[in-house]
Amino acid sequence: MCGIFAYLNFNVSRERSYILQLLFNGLRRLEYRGYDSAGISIDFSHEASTVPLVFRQEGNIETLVKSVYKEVGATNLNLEESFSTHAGIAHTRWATHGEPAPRNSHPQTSDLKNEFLVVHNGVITNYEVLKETLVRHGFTFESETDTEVIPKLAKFIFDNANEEGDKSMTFSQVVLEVMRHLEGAYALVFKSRHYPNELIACKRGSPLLLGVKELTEQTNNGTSFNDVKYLSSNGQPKEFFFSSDASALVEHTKKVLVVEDGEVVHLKDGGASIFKFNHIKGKRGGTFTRLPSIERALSVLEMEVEQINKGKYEHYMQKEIHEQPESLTTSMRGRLLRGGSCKVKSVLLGGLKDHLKTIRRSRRIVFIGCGTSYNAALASRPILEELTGIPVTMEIASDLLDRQGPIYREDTAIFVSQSGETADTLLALEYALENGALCVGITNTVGSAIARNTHCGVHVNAGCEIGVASTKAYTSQIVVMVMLALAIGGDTLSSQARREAIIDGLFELPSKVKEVLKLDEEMRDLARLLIAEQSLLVFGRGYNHATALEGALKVKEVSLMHSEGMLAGEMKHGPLALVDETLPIVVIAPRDTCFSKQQSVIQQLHARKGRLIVMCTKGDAASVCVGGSCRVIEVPQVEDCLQPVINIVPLQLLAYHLTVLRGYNVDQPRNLAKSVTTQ
Ligand code: UD2
Ligand code: GLU
Ligand code: MG
Repeated sequence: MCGIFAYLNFNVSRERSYILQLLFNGLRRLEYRGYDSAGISIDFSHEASTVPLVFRQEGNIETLVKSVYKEVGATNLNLEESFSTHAGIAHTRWATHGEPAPRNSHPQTSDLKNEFLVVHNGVITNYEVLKETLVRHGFTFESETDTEVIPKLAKFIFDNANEEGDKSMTFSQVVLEVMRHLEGAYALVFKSRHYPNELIACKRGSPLLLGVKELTEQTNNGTSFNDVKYLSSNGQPKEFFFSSDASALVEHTKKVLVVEDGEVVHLKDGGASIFKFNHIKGKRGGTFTRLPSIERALSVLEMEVEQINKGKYEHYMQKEIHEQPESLTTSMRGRLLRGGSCKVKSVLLGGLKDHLKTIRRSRRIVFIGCGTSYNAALASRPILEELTGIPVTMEIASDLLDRQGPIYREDTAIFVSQSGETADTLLALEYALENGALCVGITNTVGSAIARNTHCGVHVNAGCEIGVASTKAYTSQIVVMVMLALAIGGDTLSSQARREAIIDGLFELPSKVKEVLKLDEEMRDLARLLIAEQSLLVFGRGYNHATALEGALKVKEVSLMHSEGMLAGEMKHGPLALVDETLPIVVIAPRDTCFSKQQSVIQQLHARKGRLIVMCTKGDAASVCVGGSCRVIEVPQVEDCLQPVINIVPLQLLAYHLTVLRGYNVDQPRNLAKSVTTQ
């Protein structure tokens, strides 16, 4: 949720219209994360000085774009004016403090002259005390945001230093001093009229990337590049980008620096200096300690522009559902070993191999996640228990924190998160680290906070997921966790045959997913039938308890239809009371060890004239519908522990079609954000 994008061109002439378009496009790339308002700041040259202009709007990016051009027209701001160096910033806001409104949108400002401007992702937890202090010093606030204290604090620090005669304070010193006062989580980009053509970014807790593009790099064949050259001010024409999300950078450059917590990145004169924030450093005897800048290496983004385009599909969710055969293949690539020199089939997870012994010795494995990631862990729990013999417990991150539930040194805590930035999961990780557990991450985002802060882990490698409702990341997470179970249980001789059967199943899984995707039309017909329903129940058990929860979650999050996933074993303890001739109920009943129990559930529902839609193994249609009529969804059979990967696909398709038919936004469902970075 929320997004930062900033663009600084150095020594290369760019027209105002170009800069505006580039900033707007950056925001469009961040759109999928969810937001409620947006804003930008660009420069205006006035009597030989540069004055930052601010545009902010509630609502979507196109509203902002329209309002900017309208204002440009009214104020005869020249769109063709070009700048050889220019610093622009942009933001999509997800309101946490104060309603969505232009005054609360970012950039937030220090004063009417925009001496300091800030775009912010995250929450400042001590803003009230800071605000009180600043009000006492004569500042007046115009927004209800926590963010507004930041630019005002910058101005306060700058003004004080100037009054004391220190006119040499650099932009980074101002920001380092601001950081000293801030508590909470943030990624920030600063712009100031006192430091024209410079930008500063810093972060603690929220993600931020710097992208660098050197414009005379034709000679570079992409095999290697010199980081120092890229970051130093060598006078070469360059473009710099800050973004909270790689998807806004990849079309410009793949050379990035993942900004770390406590780092301050200062763009000036065509170079990027990086400082490390240090609590002790700061103002001493009227002058500011000059901190030495640190050296950091750039990394290369492993993302392709195609990944962030819709291709032949109408929506990202649709594209991501249909690309599951490929995303699953990528998740398994290089990790399954069979044939050739390897006589036995086995799994190799590079990130875990040095930790398997410790995990095997742990007293318990605790899965920790939220939403879809929690469901993926739930789907993998039975096989993890079966192959390892270690008790596996499930924790919703926020609930673990609410209870301060016991976590011990002897525990292995596994954190599951697509973005790797989920606020609740991150806080639970901090908590588990404090308690001494071995912390393992399962994330889809290399360089994310969870990937960095866990002791070890596995990258899901499902590729960039843009639809807010997770689809391909869910199935890849399950596959990764099944591989995790195979790796941990890999030393037990008695289960060798079982493990090999699962490995064979994994190899075949992508083609089976291709097969189940052929149900697309059928699911659209079913969606037509259900379009006007108020509610949908989904019953599952065993491996497919998770399928019921996840299927219902998909339906509710995008199609805005009430839907509940339930454990079929609990039916008689309450939900049965809801059953009548009108309420549609999906029962998941594949051929596995729970099959006969599910058959009996179906009979009991028939006895109450329930309106049933049964998902069963191909060829089972006749046998599952004894005792009444029902609609059937037949799916290909795979190894029991992999069946959740197959079974969720028709429900993803159902949720997708229901949403389109009901006329709602599939990729950005009401009130939801892609990665939930606030508590
Ligand atoms: C690594 C490379 C991959 C390829 C492969 C060749 C990366 C990111 N991956 O993949 O590109 O070269 O080796 O064998 O460079 N980790 C965590 N927490 C998490 C996720 C990962 O600590 O939540 C650690 C993990 O323990 C490992 C590293 O990050 O040290 C990379 O994990 P991976 O799953 O990408 O590793 P691997 O061997 O599949
Ligand atoms: N807490 C800030 C606000 O409410 C920033 C929210 C965001 O991350 O977009 O304005
Ligand atoms: Mg989610």
